[in-house]
Amino acid sequence: MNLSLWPQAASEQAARVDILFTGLLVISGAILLLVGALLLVFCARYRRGSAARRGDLPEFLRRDVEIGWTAATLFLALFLFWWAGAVALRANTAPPDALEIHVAAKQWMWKARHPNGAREINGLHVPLGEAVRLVMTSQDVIHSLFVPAFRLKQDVLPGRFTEMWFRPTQAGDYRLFCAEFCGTQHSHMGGTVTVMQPEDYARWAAAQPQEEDLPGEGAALFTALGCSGCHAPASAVHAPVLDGVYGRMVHLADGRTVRADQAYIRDSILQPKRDVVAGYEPVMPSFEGLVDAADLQKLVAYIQSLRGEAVR
Ligand code: HEC
Ligand SMILES: [Cu+2]
Repeated sequence: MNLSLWPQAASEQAARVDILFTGLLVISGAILLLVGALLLVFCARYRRGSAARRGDLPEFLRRDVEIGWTAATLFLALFLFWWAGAVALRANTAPPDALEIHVAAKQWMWKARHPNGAREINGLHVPLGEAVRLVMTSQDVIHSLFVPAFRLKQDVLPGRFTEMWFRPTQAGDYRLFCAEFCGTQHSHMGGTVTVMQPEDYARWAAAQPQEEDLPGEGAALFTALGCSGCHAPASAVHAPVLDGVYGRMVHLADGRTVRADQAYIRDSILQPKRDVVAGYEPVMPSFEGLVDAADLQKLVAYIQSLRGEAVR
């Protein structure tokens, strides 16, 4: 019988989390043993009627030992904080060359969309050994993507994009769950992560029904929603040209300077009054309620894709 108390570990992050967990277990176990042993020794030594000395402690025991163990505990706690913090931070910052997969959650399914336009539902095919970054949003309520074999869990929120990344280290099928109670069918909201050899992944992705890519659909929306009426270089309205804005530092009217990342572009569309670009009037209307999460993803992808060529 194969009684396994330890979940499968199939990513770099999983290995780091497991070492951290084992480390914490060993340290807590050692402290437990030490305290337990001292308890027994003192029980025996100072039992009623024993001849052990019960007078005042010597001076060094009263001061130096007290300072010593307090400092040691403090440094141990700081070390654990640093260690666990480093593991958690690493799970937050994806390498720049990571494969970007968009995930949209809704009651009660996970929809994924690969860079080449391939789509899948309740499945996630990823290449072995490559960094994969998930950019996630919800189309209704709060969900949470949980892949135990990767030791990763991240909330997925409506109106916001959250991310997580991983590098799979073992081919195979792993379960994925929704870890946030999201309605009556919550317990059925799951699927499978399939880690495959990179060649197999490329073949799989190419074999999926192809659709227009995100930036292409975003470009169509950009015209349909009237964005181009203001943002095209030839427009009569004084609005910033969005060419090359992604990743650039933007000066705002209130003196702040922020980087135009995905979150900034999203906020510019939903809450244009919040970050007004220096030198422009705050005339851009909010598109809150007019664009849903999927449209917003397409618009952001389109603006991201504008690198140096003129806006069409
Ligand atoms: C009525 C004209 C108008 C329309 C329509 C409009 N915008 Fe804007 N937009 C502006 C102006 C003016 C600014 C600069 C002031 C500000 O930041 O609010 C701006 C700023 C922005 C920025 C920040 C640019 C930067 O350089 O940091 C983004 C991104 C953006 N708009 C995207 C869009 C998208 C996407 C749409 C369509 C869904 C859209 N805009 C529709 C006028 C418009
Ligand atoms: Cu859910």
